Amino acid sequence: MAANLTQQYKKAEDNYRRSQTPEEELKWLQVMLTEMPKHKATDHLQAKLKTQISEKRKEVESQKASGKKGAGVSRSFKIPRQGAGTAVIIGGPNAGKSQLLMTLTRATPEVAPYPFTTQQPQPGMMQWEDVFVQLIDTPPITPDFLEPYLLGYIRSAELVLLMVDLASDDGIEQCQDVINRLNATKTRLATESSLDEEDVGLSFTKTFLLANKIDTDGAAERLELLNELCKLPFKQYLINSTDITTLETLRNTVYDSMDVIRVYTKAPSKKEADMDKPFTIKRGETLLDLAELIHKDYVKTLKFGRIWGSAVHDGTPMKGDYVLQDKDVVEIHV
Ligand SMILES: Nc1nc2c(ncn2[C@@H]2O[C@H](COP(=O)(O)OP(=O)(O)OP(=O)(O)O)[C@@H](O)[C@H]2O)c(=O)[nH]1
Ligand SMILES: [Mg+2]
Repeated sequence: MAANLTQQYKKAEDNYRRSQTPEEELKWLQVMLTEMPKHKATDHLQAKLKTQISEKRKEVESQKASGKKGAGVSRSFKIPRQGAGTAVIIGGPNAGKSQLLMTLTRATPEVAPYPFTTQQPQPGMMQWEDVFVQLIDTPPITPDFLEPYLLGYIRSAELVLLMVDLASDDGIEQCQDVINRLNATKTRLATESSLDEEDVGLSFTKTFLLANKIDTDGAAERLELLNELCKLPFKQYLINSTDITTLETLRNTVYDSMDVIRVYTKAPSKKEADMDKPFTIKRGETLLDLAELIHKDYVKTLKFGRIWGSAVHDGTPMKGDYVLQDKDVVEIHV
């Protein structure tokens, strides 16, 4: 029997996946339970969710308790989501994570030829045509060192960029260490993002493998060795993070992975649309979803939208269920 999960449930699940703190996770798990249709086919899922909620509650409470006692500084850097989506850059020490952020964005992280330079995450905005994707540079992950907040970033990101240092003989092992370290948690790397249907805590985030420093001596041999030894399933890019010309294909696929389209809005009273600032919405979303994004009351008051775009004749009035296309111009009527 199918569980027939509702749109609201799926939205809550989506928000759960995007949560960056245990408190947020707890909140969305509770919403998921409320929104879950209660019938035989969901008994199992309900029970799992309840266990998950009680575990998460304990985690939140124990964090609060240790915070009150001042036992250890629990570091958490909440980075608000911005732009069309988020890609988080991870890897072993000295792999070139900060260099990549520096070359692709206007951010100015510290870049240095020794490990453990980066101690705090730093975001930057990567431009793609007229939109931006948020990139987050992070401290290195090693067998003994994994900032817990990184798991939240990885879960909530659309994409992980896993960097390998091809300039060092330790690069391959350091990359495998990152994967092993994450495999010991419920936050895993995969070729596509998904949530495990059986275990609600288990999440997989789409990952690209960035074989970095391809310009250095011995890089080609190390790359061959990496592919022989690790057989990683991720899509692979050979890059030199100091040279932007090697990053253009990556820039395009990072944007594609956000799985969004752009729409431009036009006020009914104006002749021209606002072409400077597109809205980005998930591919497959409708006119009604856009209306809600612009103003939450519009969900109830939307009458129709006039569309100028590739799928319809210019200015055609469409109902809320119209699936928006990339570069549509939309005039909302409420
Ligand atoms: N030749 C070459 N050098 C690179 C490349 N990418 C990064 N580097 C250099 O490698 C060194 C380490 O780069 P970072 O970006 O600081 O490395 P990181 O991964 O942020 O290091 P941590 O913050 O310590 O984890 C710096 O000297 C960079 O300039 C590359 O593709 N080619
Ligand atoms: Mg760094």
